[in-house]
Amino acid sequence: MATHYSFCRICESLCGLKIETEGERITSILPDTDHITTQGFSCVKGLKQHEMYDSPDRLEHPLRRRADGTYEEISWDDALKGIGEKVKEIRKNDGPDAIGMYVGTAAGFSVLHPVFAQGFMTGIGSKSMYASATQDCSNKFAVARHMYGFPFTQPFPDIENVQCLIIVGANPVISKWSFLQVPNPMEKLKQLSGKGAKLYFVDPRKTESAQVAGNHVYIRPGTDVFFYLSFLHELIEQGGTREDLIKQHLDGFEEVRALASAWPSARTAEVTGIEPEQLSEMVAAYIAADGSALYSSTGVNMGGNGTLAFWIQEVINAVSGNLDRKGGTLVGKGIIDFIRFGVKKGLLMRDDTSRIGGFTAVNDAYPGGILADEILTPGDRQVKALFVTGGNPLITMANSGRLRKAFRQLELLVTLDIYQNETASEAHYVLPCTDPLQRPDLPFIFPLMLGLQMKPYLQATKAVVQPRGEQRDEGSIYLDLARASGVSLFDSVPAQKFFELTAAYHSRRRKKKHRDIPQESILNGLLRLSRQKSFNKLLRFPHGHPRPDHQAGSFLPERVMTADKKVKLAPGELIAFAAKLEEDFRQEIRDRSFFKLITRRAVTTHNSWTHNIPRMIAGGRDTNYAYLHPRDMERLEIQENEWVDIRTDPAAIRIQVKKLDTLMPGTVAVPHGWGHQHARGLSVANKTKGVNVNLLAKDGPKHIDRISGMVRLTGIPVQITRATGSFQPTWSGRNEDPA
Ligand SMILES: Nc1nc2c(c(=O)[nH]1)N[C@H]1C(S)=C(S)[C@@H](COP(=O)(O)OP(=O)(O)OC[C@H]3O[C@@H](n4cnc5c(=O)[nH]c(N)nc54)[C@H](O)[C@@H]3O)O[C@H]1N2
Ligand SMILES: Nc1nc2c(c(=O)[nH]1)N[C@H]1C(S)=C(S)[C@@H](COP(=O)(O)OP(=O)(O)OC[C@H]3O[C@@H](n4cnc5c(=O)[nH]c(N)nc54)[C@H](O)[C@@H]3O)O[C@H]1N2
Ligand code: SF4
Ligand SMILES: [Mo]
Repeated sequence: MATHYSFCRICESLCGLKIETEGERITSILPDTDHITTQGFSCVKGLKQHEMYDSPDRLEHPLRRRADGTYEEISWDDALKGIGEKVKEIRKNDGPDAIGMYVGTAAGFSVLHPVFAQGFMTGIGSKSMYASATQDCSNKFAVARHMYGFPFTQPFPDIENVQCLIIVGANPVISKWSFLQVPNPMEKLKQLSGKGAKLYFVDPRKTESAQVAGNHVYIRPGTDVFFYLSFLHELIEQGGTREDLIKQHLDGFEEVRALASAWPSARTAEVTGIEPEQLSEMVAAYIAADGSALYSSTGVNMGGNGTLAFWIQEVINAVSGNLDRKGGTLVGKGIIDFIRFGVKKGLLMRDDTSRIGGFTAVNDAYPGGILADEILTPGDRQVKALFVTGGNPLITMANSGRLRKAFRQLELLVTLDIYQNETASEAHYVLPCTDPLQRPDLPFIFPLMLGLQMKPYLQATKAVVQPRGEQRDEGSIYLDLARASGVSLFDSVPAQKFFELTAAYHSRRRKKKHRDIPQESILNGLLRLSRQKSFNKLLRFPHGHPRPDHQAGSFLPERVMTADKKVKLAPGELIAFAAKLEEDFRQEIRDRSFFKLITRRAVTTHNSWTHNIPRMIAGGRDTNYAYLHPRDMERLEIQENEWVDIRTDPAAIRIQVKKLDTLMPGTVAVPHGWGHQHARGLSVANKTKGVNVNLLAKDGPKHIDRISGMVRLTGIPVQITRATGSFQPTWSGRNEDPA
C-alpha cells in the first residue's frame, strides 16, 4: 500500500487529494487536509473519480469502426496508419483547413494536452479550431482583448478583502467558481457575510449559493445586459465614478456614459424584472463599500448577450475605481508574465475569419455554432475530418441533433477520450487516453499562467497510477499522429525530431513498448524556463508551494496591453455592436409570453461525463427533469412527475416535471449533459433516462454573437405544453435513433 498526494483536475477548485493505492489500483481518495489552500475541501466527484476511471467501460485499446457500424480493437500502429493516411489524403485534396479539431473542457485541465493538440493543428497548417469556450466563456476573452489588449487579462474579485460582491449568473456552491480558484466556496461566502461584506446574487433561481448568505435578486434570463446598463446608469447618477482615475487610466468614458443614459432602470425593469428601488439599493451598497466587485459567469456568458453584458460589467468595475484595488478586482500573475509574452508572440490573437459567417477567431478558435455548417456546406475549406479531444460536443453543443447529422458526413472523425462517449459512438477511430490520475501535471493554464487563484500557489503531481492496456497520454498521441500524417508538431521539424528522440530515449529507459514523451521532463522544462523550482523540487511540497500574493495596484497602467496603456472603455467594435440593443430590447418584450429555459448543475454531474458511475445516478438521479415554479405548473395544469413537451424551432423534447419554488416564474430549468442513450461505450449511462436539452438550442451564423462567437445556451425562449398523444419527435427528440 502506498500514499500519494496529488490534486483533482476535474474542476477549477483543484482540490488537494490524499490517494491510497495497492499496486496499480486506487483503493481510496480522501481530501488532503494539509493542502495549503484547499485545506481538506473536496467533493464527491473528486473522491470517487477512481470509480469512473476503473470502470469496465474504460477504453484500453484503440477502436476502429467497421463498415456495419460496430467497432473492433486494433493496434496503435494500425490506428495511426489508418488515420495518418486519411489525413494526408484530405490535406492533399482539400487543403489543411479541411481538417478540424474540437478541444473540450477536459483537455484544458491538463497542461500538455492542449499544447500538443494545438501543435498538431499547427503542423497540419489548419485554422479550423473549435473549443468548448464558445459554449461557456469566449465573451470574456473577446471583451478582454478589446479592453485590455489581451484576451487572457481577466480581472477577478479580491475575495479575501471584498466588501461588496455582486455575483451574476454563477452558482459557486455547486460549480466551485470559474475563472478563479476559491476553495470551499460555501465556507468562503459564509465567512464574507460574517465579516459584514454585502453579497448579492443576481439569478433567475434562488440558488444553493444564494441560500447560504447574502441577498438574492431575481432576473429574467437573458436580460443581463440591460441590468448592467442600468447599473452603470445608476452608478453615474449616484456619483459613484472616480473622475481622477478615469482621466489617468481609462479611455472612452463619455461614450459609455452616453450609451448607458438610454437605459434607466425604470425602462429596463420591464424586461429584467428587477425593480428600480432594488437596483438603486444594490448600486448604493456597491458605491458605499470599501472595495466592491461585480463578478459573472456562465449564466451571463451563455445568455445570448454575453459580450455586451460582460463588457459593461468590466466598465463598471473600472470607472468606479474598483479595478486593480484592494477588495475590488485584481489582475493576477502566473509563473511567467503571460500577458506580455502572449502579446509579444501574438499568442491567442489570430485575426482571421471563418468561412461560414465571417466570424473572427476568439482565442484562435472559431464559433462552435458554425461547425455543423462548416461540415455540411461544400466548397473550399469545408471541414471533412475532425479530431475531438477531451470533449463531447454531441451532448454539449447547440442544436446537437443537427450536429450529429453533420458528424455523420465526415470522412474522418477521431476522438481522444477515456470513454467511448456519445461523440465517439459516431467516430471512425476512438483513441484511449490516460485519465488525470495517470498523468504527471501542474495546475492548468488559468492558475499557472494567469494566477487565477484566490491565494496563489504552485503544485506538482506525479502520475498516481500507470496507464492500463494501451492507454496513452495525449501529447504522445499527437506526436505520433503528426508523424503518421506526414507533418511536424508546431510545423517545426526540429521540434518533431526533438520530441521523437526524447520519447524514444524515455521509453527505452523504462522498457516501454510505445514511444511516449517524458511528460515530467517537459513540465520541468516549462518550470525552469519560467525560473520556478524544478518539478522534482516542487514534489517536495506535496501540499502545494505558496507563490507571492496578488498585489493591488500592479495592473494599471504597466500591464495594460493597449497602445497607450489605457483601458479602452469604449472599443469601436463594441460600441457599434451595441446598436443592436434597441432591437434586442423589443425582442425581449415580445418574448415575454414564452418561458425562458435555463440550466442547472448538480454536484454529482460534470457536464456530460459523470453519469457512468452507478453511485452518481442512484436514488432517482438517473435522469434530468424540467423544473417549474408551482404557479406555472398550475397555469399549465400540470402535476409533479407529469410530462411536458418543450419546444423551440430546432426540436422538441419530452420530459418529466418537478416543482421548484426557488425559480423565477416564467422560467424552466433543465440540466444539461444528459441524453446518453446513443453512447456505445457507457454501459451505465446509456441506460439513464435523461434527455439532451441542447437539442433545443439554435446554431448557425444567424444565432451567434458576432464578437464572442457564442450561441445562446441559456435564456432560450421555449414553449411548454402538457404532453399529450404519442410524441412525434423531430428526429432529434427523445431517445430514438436518428438514422
Ligand atoms: N445547455 C447547456 N449546455 C452546456 C452548458 C450548460 O450549462 N448548459 N455548459 C457548457 C460548459 S460550461 C462547457 S465547459 C461545455 C463542455 O463541453 P465538452 O467539453 O464538450 O463536454 P464534457 O462533457 O465536459 O466532455 C469532457 C469529455 O472529456 C473526457 N475526459 C475526461 N478526462 C479526460 C482526460 O484526461 N483525457 C481525455 N482525452 N478525455 C477526458 C470525458 O470522458 C468527456 O467525454 O458544455 C457546455 N454546454
Ligand atoms: N458540479 C459541477 N461543477 C461544475 C460543472 C458541472 O457541470 N458540475 N461544470 C464546470 C464548468 S465547465 C464550468 S464553466 C463552471 C460554471 O460555473 P458557473 O458559471 O457558476 O455555472 P452554474 O453553476 O451553471 O451557474 C450559472 C448560474 O446562472 C444562472 N443563470 C442561468 N441563466 C441566467 C441568465 O440569463 N442570467 C443570470 N444572471 N443568471 C442565469 C443559473 O440559474 C445558475 O445559477 O462550473 C464548473 N463546475
Ligand atoms: S470540487 Fe470536486 S471535482 Fe472540483 S476539484 Fe474539488 S474534488 Fe475535484
Ligand atoms: Mo465550462
